[in-house]
Amino acid sequence: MEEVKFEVKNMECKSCANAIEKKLKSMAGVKAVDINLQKKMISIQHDNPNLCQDNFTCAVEDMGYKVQVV
Ligand SMILES: [Cu+2]
Repeated sequence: MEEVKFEVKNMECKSCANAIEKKLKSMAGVKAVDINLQKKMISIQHDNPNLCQDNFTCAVEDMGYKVQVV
């Protein structure tokens, strides 16, 4: 299992978090998505060897969010 973590700068509310969670969970091989709205941190567990951090950050950026890799 791989873990990917990054910060989403402008994730401000529960509905942002829900939309991002839904998007990430729709990606192949994603097992769990943990979102900390206070810290604006996202943690993803996946077992898809074809996905790297960029695939996840790009998916979130495509939704209009600003991602910061920490
Ligand atoms: Cu929001």
